[in-house]
Amino acid sequence: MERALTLAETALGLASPNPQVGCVLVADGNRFGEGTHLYDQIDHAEIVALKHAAAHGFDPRGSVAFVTLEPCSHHGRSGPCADALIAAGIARCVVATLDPNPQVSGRGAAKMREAGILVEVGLLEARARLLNNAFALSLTQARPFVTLKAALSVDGMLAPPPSQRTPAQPYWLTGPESRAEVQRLRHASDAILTGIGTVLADDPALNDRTGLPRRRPFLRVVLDTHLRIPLDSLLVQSAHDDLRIFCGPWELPAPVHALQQLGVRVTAVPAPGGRLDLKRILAHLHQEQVLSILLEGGSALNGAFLQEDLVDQAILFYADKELGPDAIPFALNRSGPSSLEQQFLSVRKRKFGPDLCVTGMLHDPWSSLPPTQLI
Ligand code: AOF
Ligand code: ZN
Repeated sequence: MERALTLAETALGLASPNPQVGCVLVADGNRFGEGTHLYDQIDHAEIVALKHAAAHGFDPRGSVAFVTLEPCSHHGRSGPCADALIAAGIARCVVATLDPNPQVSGRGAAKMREAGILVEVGLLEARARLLNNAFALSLTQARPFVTLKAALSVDGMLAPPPSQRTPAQPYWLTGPESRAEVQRLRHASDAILTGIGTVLADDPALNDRTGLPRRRPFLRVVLDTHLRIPLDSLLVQSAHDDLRIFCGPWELPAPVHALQQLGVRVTAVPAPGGRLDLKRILAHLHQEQVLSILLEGGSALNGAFLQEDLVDQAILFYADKELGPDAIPFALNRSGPSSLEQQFLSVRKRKFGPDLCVTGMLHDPWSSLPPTQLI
């Protein structure tokens, strides 16, 4: 299963909007077939592994299949993997976690059991679930999984007060190791979301600079209630069908045509009380098969997302610097990040260079699944 999980991990950026899945076939203690699901190749991991075995002349009959996600039972873009494993004569199937897809969940396992396969569920389940948090949440909540990322001072502030900032020189709170990790987080996300305040203050590029392959462009999303984004901003100038702006439902001002001509998609959403409807925005992105969003915004956006309980995970990078009480706070209209940390369901602490990184889950995307009876 460790090997199957490693295979699934290699599909980062290449499986969405499907889950990351790995499969290993074992007979007599030897691996003789392996597979990873890559969305563009259509075949699910089990089929890739069976084809791999066949290409090397191995007969899978009587072998054990280790799969990181329950084999499917439905006809989607490909046939049911449970049927394929039954037809191949697999004797035992070890599954890390059930499929959170309500149309599949439990049915793939049941189908194989009815056919006489010994099915065991729950091996390395936590690691397998971590890999597909976004897939699970988007299926059960019909919205993308939102990760709030923030670089903070030790006293929980986002940036120095505007009076102390020089626009020509970007201000870096955290070190290069943390910033490299943020690039990895971007690579692992379908989209990044920020507010117009951050665009006007920093003129950021908001791209995935890891150089690693991804099957879909990294979608850059800006919430810009009054469509103030400058046409000469780095974001607009670098747009190639990967920039999406949400604005209020007003009569769209003139720049909308110029933006559209530059390949920027502008979508108006309701703005009750002058604030964009975040749930509506997430619903739009969900419809476009965006599974995961990295929220890299300022105080206003952090506050708004937290207020509406739309943050599923927070990743807080603390630099060993103090900014003082006049600095820009972590989130408007709420107390500092330490109160957020108290709400975490689980916590992971890591060091990146001199910085401390605290990752916490605020929702469990898998909570709709029944408790697993571990083998
Ligand atoms: C598996 N093995 O490797 C994957 C599974 O549209 P399709 O046919 O690609 O089906 C997508 C669904 O299949 C997805 O929502 C999830 O329930 C399951 N993914 N299942 O047996 C795999 N990727
Ligand atoms: Zn399948």
